[in-house]
Amino acid sequence: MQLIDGKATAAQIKAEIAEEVQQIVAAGGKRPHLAAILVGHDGGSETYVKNKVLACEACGFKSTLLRFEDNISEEELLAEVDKLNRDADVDGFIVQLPLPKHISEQKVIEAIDYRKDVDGFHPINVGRMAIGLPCYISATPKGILELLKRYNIETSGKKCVVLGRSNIVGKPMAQLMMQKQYGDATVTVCHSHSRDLKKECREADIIIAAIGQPDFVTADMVKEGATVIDVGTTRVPDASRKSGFRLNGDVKFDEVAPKCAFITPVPGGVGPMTICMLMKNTLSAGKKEFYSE
Ligand code: L34
Repeated sequence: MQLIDGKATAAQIKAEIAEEVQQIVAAGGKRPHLAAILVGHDGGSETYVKNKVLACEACGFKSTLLRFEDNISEEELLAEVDKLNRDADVDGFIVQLPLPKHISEQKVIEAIDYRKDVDGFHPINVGRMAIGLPCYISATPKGILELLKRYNIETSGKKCVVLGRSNIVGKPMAQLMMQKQYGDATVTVCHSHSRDLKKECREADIIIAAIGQPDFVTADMVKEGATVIDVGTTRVPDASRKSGFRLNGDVKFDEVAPKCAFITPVPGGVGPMTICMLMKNTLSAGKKEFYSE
């Protein structure tokens, strides 16, 4: 069994990005600038956004964090999005999800200028991704592809089961694993209403678990020699920790790991790669790589 070290891989990629930024700036180019909107005080979101700001520093980017209380109205938030759309210094920005219930996430996503949508959540980027055109690809699936590539894990022609069908992970992941230029795999998407989900998993060469249910994937669902990618990061109460919680993946790691050829840990697997791919997308935004106007 080989552990896939997302943290180390992300550190290496951030160093590569920092190197390129240094060259861009030395040649008189613009330092990439990422802005992030954070609404409210969700513990997970606070941590992820803080890590995104730190990653910007590591990459040599400029970053701006805009914080709002969770009583901000939808209209006010849309006005903030519009300001960032029109701010010529901001190359790309994100609105950290989830948002409070009174705000439509879809409306906010669609208000973001797709040319600055470094999350790759806007329908134009999702659509371009689906037909293999240049665009911002959502960070978690992009990070998983990068891990598979850097660990030389064969995907072409393999059976891949994606657990979960969310817009930000499951759906784009399945699309990318299917496409010839990325995974080139045979893809099955399973979800809460799938019949025989266990059987589907047992036949998979690669399982990508993104359902947000701690310890969902158990040893009896995994084929000997499979690769298991764990996207889950659920905060589970844990009195033995100083913080009062621990991060739990979607995979029952201790019993699944011995059967795997490769497996990602939680934490230190997919999470750091998500942040790192946001940095890659921001670098692309700074370079106007996908959209020139
Ligand atoms: N707009 N909303 C927007 N963009 C995103 O890309 C996200 N996501 C998801 C939630 N909402 C979003 C993230 O940033 C999930 N996500 C994310 C990012 C980073 C990590 C986990 C989820 C991460 O760094 N996880 C660390 C542990 C961090 C901790 O200590 O809690 C890990 O090692 O898994």
